[in-house]
Amino acid sequence: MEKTVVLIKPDGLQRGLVGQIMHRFERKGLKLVGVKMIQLNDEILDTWYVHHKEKPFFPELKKYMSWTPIVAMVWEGVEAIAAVRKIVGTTKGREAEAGSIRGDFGMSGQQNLIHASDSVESANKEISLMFKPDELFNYISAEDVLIYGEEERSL
Ligand code: FUP
Repeated sequence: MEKTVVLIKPDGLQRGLVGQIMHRFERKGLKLVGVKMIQLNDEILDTWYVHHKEKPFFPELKKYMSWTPIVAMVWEGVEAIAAVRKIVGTTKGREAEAGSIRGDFGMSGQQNLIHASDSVESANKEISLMFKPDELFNYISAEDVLIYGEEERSL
């Protein structure tokens, strides 16, 4: 099973969307294996968004991401990275698919509510930046037998 990192960004927290956002992943059948609040700082953000460091929007992005604490989560499932990115929607809320989180709740390309890992490499990097090993949990979910077929459960 894959693990993927989801952040509810400051606008998601301020707008009281934490519960609704988490519900989207729960109802899909993804398993929550880590969750906490964290205040992002320059050090984490420089590493997190290293691919955007030279972009003109980078200073504003950092200011926005450190405005308030965020909610960081790790969700687990078969091909969870791609499945979560679909639920999140494309970057700009005003262009994102209706039914996705960004498509349903936002208009902005910066204040777009949520982050989700885009590859196995990013997910591994983001997990190690955000979580200590003892903050992630490995447990049996009674739902697994309903969510997946027998072969899928061993993926
Ligand atoms: P995504 O993978 O959809 O989160 O999008 P990107 O990795 O391309 O961008 C990461 C974050 O940079 C976005 F969530 C918001 C911010 N960003 C801007 O602020 N302005 C832009 O023009 C593009 C991205």
